[in-house]
Amino acid sequence: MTKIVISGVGVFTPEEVISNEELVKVFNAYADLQNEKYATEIAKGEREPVPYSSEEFIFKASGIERRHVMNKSGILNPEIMHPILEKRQDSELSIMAEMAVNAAKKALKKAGKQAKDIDCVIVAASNFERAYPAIAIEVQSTLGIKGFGFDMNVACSSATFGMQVIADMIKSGSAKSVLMLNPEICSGHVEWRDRDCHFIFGDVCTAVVIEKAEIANGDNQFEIIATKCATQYSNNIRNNFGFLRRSYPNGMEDKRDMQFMQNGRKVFKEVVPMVSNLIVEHLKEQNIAITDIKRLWLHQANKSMNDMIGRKVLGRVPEPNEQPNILQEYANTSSAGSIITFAQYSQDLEKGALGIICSFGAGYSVGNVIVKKL
Ligand code: CO8
Repeated sequence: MTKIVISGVGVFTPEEVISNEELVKVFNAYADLQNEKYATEIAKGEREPVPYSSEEFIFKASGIERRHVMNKSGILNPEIMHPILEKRQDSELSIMAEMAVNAAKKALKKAGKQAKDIDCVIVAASNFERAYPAIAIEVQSTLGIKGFGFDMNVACSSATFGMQVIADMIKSGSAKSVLMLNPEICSGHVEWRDRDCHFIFGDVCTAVVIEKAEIANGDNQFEIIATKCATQYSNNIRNNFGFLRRSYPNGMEDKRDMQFMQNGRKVFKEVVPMVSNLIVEHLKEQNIAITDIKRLWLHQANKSMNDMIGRKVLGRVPEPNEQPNILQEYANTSSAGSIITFAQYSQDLEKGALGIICSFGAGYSVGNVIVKKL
């Protein structure tokens, strides 16, 4: 049977950081501006005032302390409240490709590989800055990789679904050595003017080299033992921005549904059992005892959610090193979250140790990858 390994992982982290304190300050300044602007309507009871956000709430509800972003000046201006990114010429490298190339170089170095060794590039992310040409093909061309590339989107589960696709491709022989990239500019599609979600997301890009074991030579390799994906339709996490927008009456107006929307509480309640059941089922199918799992690299959306999943899967409170989190530093970076955690907390495992990379999010979608340290 073809043995497939993760042979290198790289992370590009944007330099700019926004603390909860800065975020709350700008949100409350925005609330003041809105409440001043609509003072008459609010006084007449025709409009609700915008309530303040709070650092205590954010930390308690999510565990998030700060987030990295591609541009903070626009987000921290109460008159703007979104990132300001320069418009690039079509002849220039696009911003998602630039992030991906940066992370890719790190992953290739870790894997001990060069562009000529890779035969497929997949960009798996939760939003794309354009419809086409594929960002993956732009990255492929920039790095000088032969073969083929394509983009795919399964929201927060893009990376784990990507890993399943790649493992299947390598098994079937359509590729030998694949570079997967997860550039996430969540700051571009979160609504910074909505206190229910303004604290949730950050920007990052992860890169993973996955290949046939016999050609791999990275020094921190993990065999992909098995993958399992599941989806269940839900409108509880949704973004309606798309190419048909201008066809609708007033479709291009700045409306709330052009950005990320969610019913967080429902997502929490419905996704926790979906994820823990899938992990337990997958381990059963693979005849792997729960006690053999040494680490959970979970999707990074919410600390309590991860604590609950860890407890349900292991049947006890996980030790901090069994289920590490990075969301306090990065916030939710969609598909990249579990991969950042894997990149930061996988070196110390002993040979033969089993672990799980698991992501979950919009769709709903859950992707589970069981790996073994080599
Ligand atoms: N400050 C103060 N109070 C607040 C704030 C705030 N910032 N926000 C909300 N409140 C208030 C609410 O109004 C509410 O007040 P009241 O009780 O009077 O109605 C109260 O606090 C409690 O609010 P919630 O019920 O919303 O609070 P929760 O405890 O549920 O926490 C969370 C909210 C943190 C959002 C939580 O529900 C959560 O994390 N849920 C899981 C979400 C999740 O995992 N989603 C996955 C989505 S990510 C994904 O799939 C990727 C999509 C693609 C990427 C998109 C990139 C942008």
